[in-house]
Amino acid sequence: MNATEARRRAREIIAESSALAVLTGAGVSAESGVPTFRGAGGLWRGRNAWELATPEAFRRDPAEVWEFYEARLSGLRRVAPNEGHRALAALEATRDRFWLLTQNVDGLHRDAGSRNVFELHGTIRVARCSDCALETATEAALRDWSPGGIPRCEACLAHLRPAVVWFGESLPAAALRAADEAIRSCDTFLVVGTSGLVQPAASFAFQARRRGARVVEVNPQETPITQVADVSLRGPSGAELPALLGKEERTLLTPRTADG
Ligand code: BJW
Ligand code: ZN
Repeated sequence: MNATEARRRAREIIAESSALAVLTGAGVSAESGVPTFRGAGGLWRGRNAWELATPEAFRRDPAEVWEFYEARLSGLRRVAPNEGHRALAALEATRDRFWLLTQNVDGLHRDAGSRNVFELHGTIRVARCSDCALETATEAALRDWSPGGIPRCEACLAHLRPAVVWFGESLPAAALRAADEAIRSCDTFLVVGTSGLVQPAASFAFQARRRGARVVEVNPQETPITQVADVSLRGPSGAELPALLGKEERTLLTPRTADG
């Protein structure tokens, strides 16, 4: 299937869908300037980002892990949702049954106006006490922070940690329930910008496919999910998702005004 055929087929599948589940990963935020994990920008001070996303790293050196998260949070202050995030929000507005399952912790889907969003790996915008589990806005927790410091819980003075899901930790129960419902109920499963290497999210498309859903992938690179995809769109999501929605074609087909 060439790129034009793939786009046409993907548009047909999305247009026919009445229960659409979407899974996103770091790639959907790449065009906003947020580094992906396994791409070139995924290094932080020469370390792989995912090596810092573990409970062991936090036990060993909580101050270093907080420096990593503070740097990412600072980066997020300077970015905004891109056309890909916005296309998904627009798509949701045309459907009654829509789930957006995201592995991203950056909050950009909500900023773009998506509503039925489930954050499988938590959120960087919240910090949680590692002892009493009290939650605080990360911005507030880091107000008097400086490099080398570890923010502490107001209630019990134990270390705060980012409210994200690290390797070996369970995903939030509510997000897992939503994913389960989406996989069981959807007729189409759209996967955007994920390497498909991190479980359990990596298996969602396979499960949906086994239950009869169509699978559409948007990713410039081939991934393990490609093998179950009915169609793979090999481009950046900031261009492919608006095209999937027909924006491009509508622009082409809209009659020009008298002076245009
Ligand atoms: C573009 C683009 C553009 C570029 N447009 N696309 C079964 C088998 C083996 C292991 C396990 C298993 N079940 C569980 C595990 C263990 C583990 C796991 O999966 N390990 C594997 C690595 C082997 N999973 C867990 O531990 C999970 N917990 C769990 O399952 O609990 C129960 C359990 C525990 C232990 C054993 C068994 C059961 C928790 C996983 C938590 C992941 N956490 C992180 C950090 C979050 C916090 C933070 O952000 O700091 O989540 S790691 C990191 O990877 C982050 C991401 O959400 C996640 C996925 O990455 P993603 O989004 O796919 O990004 P990249 O960078 O990998 O890919 C980007 C893609 O975009 C690429 O494909 C590009 O081509 C593409 N792209 N530009 C579109 N413009
Ligand atoms: Zn506490």
